[in-house]
Amino acid sequence: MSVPLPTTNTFPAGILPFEQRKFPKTICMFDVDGTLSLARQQATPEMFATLKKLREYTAVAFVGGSDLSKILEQVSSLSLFDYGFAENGLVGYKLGQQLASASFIKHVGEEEYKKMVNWILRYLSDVDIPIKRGTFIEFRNGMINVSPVGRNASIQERIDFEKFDKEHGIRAEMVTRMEQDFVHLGLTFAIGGQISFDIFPQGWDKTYSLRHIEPEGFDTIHFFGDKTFKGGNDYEIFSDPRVTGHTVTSPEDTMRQLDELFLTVA
Ligand code: M1P
Repeated sequence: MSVPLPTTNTFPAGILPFEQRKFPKTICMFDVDGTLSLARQQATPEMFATLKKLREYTAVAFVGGSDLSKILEQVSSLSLFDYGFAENGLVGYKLGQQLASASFIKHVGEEEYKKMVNWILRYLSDVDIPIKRGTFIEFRNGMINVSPVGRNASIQERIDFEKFDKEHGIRAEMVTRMEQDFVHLGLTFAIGGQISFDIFPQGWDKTYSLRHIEPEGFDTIHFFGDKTFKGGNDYEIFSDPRVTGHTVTSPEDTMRQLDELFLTVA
């Protein structure tokens, strides 16, 4: 699908236009959970200060798998970023203005989607895990998100499920089964967070966000993420030939690497 040129180049008061930044042709893109903040938690004041400073050096973007409302709970506001990409970039903003998006349901079709929902609900009714909460399927613009424990799990329940899942491979097994049964739909199943996995058409991974920044002509694109291993939801963009990828181990590590790369050297 083609994405039109961004509609705006109006920088808010106090924000330098790209050409006046120290590295005018460079953009830094950040995964959210585990990179800018802990999973589903708010980024720290130190992180916000680091991003504010970085914006004097490069263009700055987030590219998360979650939907926009959840990401904004973590990063506070779109205004801290030049670009904001939710759902891998299927929902995108430049300088606060929305860019073109693509729709999962239009791509897959109502009939196939209904079969998939029925399959998931049947499968989950047979899965035996210590607790179940609510919202097992979240329908989003560019993907669906499936959680065996349910998206209403509390922070502690998330941590407990993640540990249980590491031992019992609940998500991995479900993904393997779905890959077999829905092979005809050409979908990707990505385990990106603690309690769920995302399902989206092949190619609608985080590299999708790159088409939004293409018109700007950046010559250096840095990406920072914690799930950069094969199968992680940062893998495709991290290993894309257009991108210089950086693996981080925590938000603190992100800030340390930014200091080394930009903030203490230039
Ligand atoms: O880190 C990205 C993931 O964050 C959430 O995952 P979970 O709720 O399992 O921790 C989800 O929003 C998921 O879509 C996203 O990829």
